[in-house]
Amino acid sequence: MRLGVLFFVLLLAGCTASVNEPVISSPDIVIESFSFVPESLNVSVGGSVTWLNSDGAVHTIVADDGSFSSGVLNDGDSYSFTFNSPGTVSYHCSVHPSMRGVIVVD
Ligand SMILES: [Cu+2]
Repeated sequence: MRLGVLFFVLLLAGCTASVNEPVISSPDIVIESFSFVPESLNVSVGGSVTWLNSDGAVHTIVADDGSFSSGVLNDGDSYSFTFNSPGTVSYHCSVHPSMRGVIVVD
């Protein structure tokens, strides 16, 4: 009985501790199963987009026009880019060129 209470207190302490950890903003695009989800995303001018690699493989995020490049992202790594001019930006993964996505900035 006493042990059960102790476990309960430890559980509560664990929950409280996790609340105090820095908040990671939720990603706009998740990389999973060798694809960008969603594949197409609209963002306002000046808006930023965060990608999270949630795949068991290494990926990159590279704009077709060379305007941004994430470098190598391991599982759990994220990358953000701010889009300051309107237009449609296609991007791909340089490791897996068949992985493609589009950001529409307007
Ligand atoms: Cu890839």
